[in-house]
Amino acid sequence: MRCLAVCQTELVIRMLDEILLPSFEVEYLVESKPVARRLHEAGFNVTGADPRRTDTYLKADVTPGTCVIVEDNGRKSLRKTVEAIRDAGGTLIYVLGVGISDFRKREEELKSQFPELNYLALSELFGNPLLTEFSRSITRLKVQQYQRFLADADRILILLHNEPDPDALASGLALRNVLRRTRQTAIIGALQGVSRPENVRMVNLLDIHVEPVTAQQVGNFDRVAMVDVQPHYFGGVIDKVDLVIDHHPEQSGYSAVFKDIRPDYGSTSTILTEHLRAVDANISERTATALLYAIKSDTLFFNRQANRVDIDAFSYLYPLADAALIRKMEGAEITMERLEYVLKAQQHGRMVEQVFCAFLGTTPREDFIPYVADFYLQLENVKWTIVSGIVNDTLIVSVRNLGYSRNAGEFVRKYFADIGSAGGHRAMAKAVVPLRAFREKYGNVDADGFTDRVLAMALEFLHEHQPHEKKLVKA
Ligand SMILES: [Mn+2]
Repeated sequence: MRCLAVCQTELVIRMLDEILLPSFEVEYLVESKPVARRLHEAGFNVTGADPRRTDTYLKADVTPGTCVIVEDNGRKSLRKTVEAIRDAGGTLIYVLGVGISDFRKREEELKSQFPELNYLALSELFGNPLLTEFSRSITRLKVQQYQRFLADADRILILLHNEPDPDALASGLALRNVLRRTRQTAIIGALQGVSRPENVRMVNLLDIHVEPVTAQQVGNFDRVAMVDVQPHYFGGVIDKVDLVIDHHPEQSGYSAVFKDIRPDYGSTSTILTEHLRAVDANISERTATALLYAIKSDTLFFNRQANRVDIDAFSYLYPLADAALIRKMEGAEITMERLEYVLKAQQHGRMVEQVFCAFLGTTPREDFIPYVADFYLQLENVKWTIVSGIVNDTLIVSVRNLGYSRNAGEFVRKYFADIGSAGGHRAMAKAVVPLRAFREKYGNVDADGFTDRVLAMALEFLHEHQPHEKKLVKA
């Protein structure tokens, strides 16, 4: 393909030459005769001519198929140049902004006159790779610091939160990899072990051993690291650690020698993938599979927050991982006993105004409740699901919605924060309330009465809230 570059700056010409050759046949057009002569002597295919004149482009034999690149230094004459190219029959016009501080505004101005023009800013083209490279160096420094600090410890505990999920498990494996340790010298542990079917299957398929530890035993290790969780989670039992790597909002009230907390990341596994890449670690297929599955389940799976860094880590890990194994882990979601609760919800649940509400009664495990809430959200016509059940004399309420309506976290806080713990995001939330506290506030209701009661709360919330939020937007 033929390419004509209209430039003023020698550096831009040399750069374009390096990038475009040999895939393009490139000619340069320069206004300054001395610059043209010098570049010509240096071996460039360059002509000195007035870029504002149509005959310049007629002589250069510009056709609708010629790719014309015009360097933009912010000069007024640019419009004349573009007009001349157009008059000569050029249609593929790319303007390359060099040193334009507000290039979006410049682009808009030019496009109002030349709608078919393409605008590229040099800072934008180079910015991202450069910033990625810089932030990788900063990460490398951080990783090398904690590697050195932990190097001489005999036994390190990598502590996960209770009921470790794929993100916690994968982060544990990855940190062991960063620290170049084995399962004897870096022990992945949790105070409460793995029981949900998808987590159990991950642990089995990837052969991850999670050591049960007590809060007292934590002190027996030379060093303690935490991934996907911060010390405050353990309610004051552990308030001093050596390393914290997490993507939840930063909490206070504990001390850590090193921490890397990035709340804008979709998963802790994304942070650890960056740590591994920063120190050029060898990532085994097992670790890559665990990390990939974790990123998927912590972000994309639930359509929860995922940003460029997560997608970046995902595409880096993808060729290193075992896709068949990931499919197998995902299949663990559906089990016979979960289907029983889906059926129960179908028989006893109620749906009003696209809100599906069901009470599952007493369940042996908590995970049935969010599973059923997620399940019914997939149904056509369902926009909200509120599923509750009782586990060990505690009422658990799981709320899901499609994300574009009222805030689920606000809903649980409004009705349950005063009698238990309640919180969550826009699209998913949870309340945990001691049964006694619930009865004291709402009375002793039977199963059907309970469903009706919660449904009424939801409808009240959805109705009352709409005009209120609109008012806020206006103010
Ligand atoms: Mn996580």
